[in-house]
Amino acid sequence: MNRWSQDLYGKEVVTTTKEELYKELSDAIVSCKKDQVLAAVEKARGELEAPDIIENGLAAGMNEVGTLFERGKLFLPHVMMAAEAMQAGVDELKDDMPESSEKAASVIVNGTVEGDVHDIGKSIVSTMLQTSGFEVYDIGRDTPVADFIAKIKETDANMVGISALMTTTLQGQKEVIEALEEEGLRDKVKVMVGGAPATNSWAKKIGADCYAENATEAVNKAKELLL
Ligand code: HCB
Repeated sequence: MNRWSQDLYGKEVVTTTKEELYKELSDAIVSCKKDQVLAAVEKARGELEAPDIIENGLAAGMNEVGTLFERGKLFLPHVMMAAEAMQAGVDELKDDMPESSEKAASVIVNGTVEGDVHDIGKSIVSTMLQTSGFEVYDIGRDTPVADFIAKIKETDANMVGISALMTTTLQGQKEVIEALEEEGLRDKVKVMVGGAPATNSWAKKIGADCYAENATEAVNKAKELLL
């Protein structure tokens, strides 16, 4: 509900609560319309921090799209349009990300496992780790295990972030950990796993160092493990 208040000069202005802004952002994603998403982002950016807009507004909308897709209320072309609109919203906010003044010495390789094309969440995580001062190498989506290992060796990385969005590709996270062990790199490289089907207990089961539910948590866990 919009509220009316008066500004310094007694002029009436409309104010919107945080929850209303989150809902407008989420509804814009569900509409699958890029223009609507960009308008909602423009309205929210004066009131909310960029990570808040992404996590609590846009990502919440994407989750709703997933639920509607599951229930047969939206179809794949809608999901693709919503994903494009989400990407446009995130791109718009890139320059607003709070930059950390301290440069972390740690290097993080971040990618989505082979067979999985979902990369929106992984890319948000990369951006937020980068703006938090980490040196990040985003190796994209549908990434073979060998490419994870090659990039970790090439960059002398201290951590790897492994994203998987489908139950059918979750196993790929375990395969990267096994390859790290085979290469004798496991003691040197911390492992973070993420993505909707991953959980804390899955992370423990496969021997990862942590699970991150969202990008804010990914930054906090990386700081805990590396700094
Ligand atoms: Co896609 N898809 N999809 N999809 N998709 C899911 C994932 C389902 C759950 C939808 C459903 O059925 N309910 C489902 C998977 C079911 C399962 O588990 N088996 C599914 C399916 C089945 C498919 C296809 C097979 C559909 C088809 O072709 N019939 C196909 C996959 C093809 C393939 O990969 N080989 C497919 C395709 C697509 C697109 C292309 C249309 C599009 C992806 C576009 C893109 O990423 N460039 C898409 C999308 C958008 C989704 C949903 C709706 C949203 C995903 C998303 O972007 N969420 C998703 C439903 C859902 O997840 N609820 C659905 C928003 C982001 C911000 O959240 O969870 O990705 P996130 O990331 C978070 C968090 O997990 C964490 O932080 C991020 C930021 O907060 N995190 C990390 C993520 N990675 C991390 C890494 C770290 O190191 C640390 C934290």
